[in-house]
Amino acid sequence: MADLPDAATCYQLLAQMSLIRRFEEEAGRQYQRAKAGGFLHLAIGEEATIVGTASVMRDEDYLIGTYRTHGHAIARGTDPKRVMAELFGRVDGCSGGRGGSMHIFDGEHRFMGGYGIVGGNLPIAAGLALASEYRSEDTVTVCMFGDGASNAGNFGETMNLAALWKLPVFFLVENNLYGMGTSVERHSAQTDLSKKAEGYGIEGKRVDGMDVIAVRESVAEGIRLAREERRPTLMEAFTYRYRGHSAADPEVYRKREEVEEWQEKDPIETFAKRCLEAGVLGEREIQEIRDGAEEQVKEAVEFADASPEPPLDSLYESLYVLDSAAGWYAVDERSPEPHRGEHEEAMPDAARELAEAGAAYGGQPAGPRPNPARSGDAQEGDAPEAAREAEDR
Ligand SMILES: Cc1ncc(C[n+]2csc(CCOP(=O)(O)OP(=O)(O)O)c2C)c(N)n1
Ligand SMILES: [Mg+2]
Repeated sequence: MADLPDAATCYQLLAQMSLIRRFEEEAGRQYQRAKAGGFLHLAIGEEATIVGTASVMRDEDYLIGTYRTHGHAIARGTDPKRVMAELFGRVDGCSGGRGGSMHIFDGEHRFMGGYGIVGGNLPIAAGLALASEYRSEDTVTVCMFGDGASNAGNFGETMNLAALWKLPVFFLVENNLYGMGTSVERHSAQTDLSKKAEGYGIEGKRVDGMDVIAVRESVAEGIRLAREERRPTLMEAFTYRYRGHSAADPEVYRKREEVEEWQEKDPIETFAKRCLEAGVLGEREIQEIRDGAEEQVKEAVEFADASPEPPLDSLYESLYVLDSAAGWYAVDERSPEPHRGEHEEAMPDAARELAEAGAAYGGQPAGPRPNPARSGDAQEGDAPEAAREAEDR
């Protein structure tokens, strides 16, 4: 077992993990009260992987994650108040209240999001690392993604370019054993995920993601290789989410005992105990950390509650659409003639139908929004559960 760092660092690691835990518990509560909208994916149980990683990054390094990233932003330095305000859809949210839980973003702290498309952050990570290379900066990009994302096609594409161009990027699989309700054994032919990029020349290793110190040491080495040797590597951290995939998960794919078994290795409890036994932190300090987390989360909720909703007439700001367009498709305004993919005549029927439904919706002052994806052929005969699951993107 790796040695504990100095007392101040231990205090900081425990404080951050505790804050993220309390923040997410409260986010779950606020979601139940319908204060937070959209989807909500909690990473409760995964705090050691998140905090251990962020703790060895430099301020100028980039972190990019998935849709389960409230904690990642907080660990990078984003004010929890602004993360909570984002969940509430308020103007003071870190994405102006427009992104919600899945699209937390904070360029100032170099937390580059927040993506709902599984694996969608991987090529962007390569792009960030390529930008560092172009500018001759020695910043490193840390790319965190789930076990399920390692099956996405762009996983291979990204690994290829990262290795080929020797990009300063570090890949970290947060293996929480499931992609939604599908276990690693059922979704990945290669269950040792650390080996999945070997064919591209990217070495991998496996780490206990419930041990904040083990994560720290391993990530520090991966970052060093990326920064100093331009060698991208892949780390698989074993971790676990105590809560469902999202707030609406009946959890029929796992047993209560399995969750309890992992809770016994709780990253916060075990680290606090270790610090206490080693005499690095005292009972008083641990209590102070708990109270501090409680207070910060209370303030975050008050702040979010007091922040206004974005004004209605700002609805079309920051969107890649014609401001007068009633359609759902993006239009390139650089020149007046139609661009590839914009010419409705050349579109297949289904796409045209979608665009027409969008136009019809745009012209309607009120009433429910027509959704051809749900009322059309695609869902015909599907069970309501399957339809609900399809919504959970
Ligand atoms: C490209 C794409 N396919 C499918 C989905 C639906 N989906 C949302 S989360 C998820 C599971 C991903 O699991 P994993 O990568 O292990 O991350 P975790 O949720 O466990 O953190 C799926 C399939 C999606 N959002 N994007
Ligand atoms: Mg997973």
